[in-house]
Amino acid sequence: MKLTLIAVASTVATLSFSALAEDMPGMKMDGMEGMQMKQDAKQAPVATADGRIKAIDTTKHTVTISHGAVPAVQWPPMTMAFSVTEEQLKGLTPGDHVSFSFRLEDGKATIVSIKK
Ligand SMILES: [Cu+2]
Repeated sequence: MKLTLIAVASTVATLSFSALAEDMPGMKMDGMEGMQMKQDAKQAPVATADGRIKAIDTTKHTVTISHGAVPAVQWPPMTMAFSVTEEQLKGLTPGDHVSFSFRLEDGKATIVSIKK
């Protein structure tokens, strides 16, 4: 049973990766001047993960999260700090299990959304 689940999971992962790969040539074929400029202005992609809040620093505006693996940015599970706003932290406390999304730019991770 376990093996079947793993096989299904990796099939799903493979399918979504090939879907991504197929998007790339399509983008190039549509690549006109205007598209190129749009691409440059686009922000870094958003990745999602689950984890548990370890600490909140309201002075530095960071939330430290022990998170699971994030294949989108090739991260293993780890504990690290993310930039966050006070607004985003409302109702959250250390120990909470959270689902969150973040943007990774120049090695700095910034929370886009976070919820219990
Ligand atoms: Cu991390």
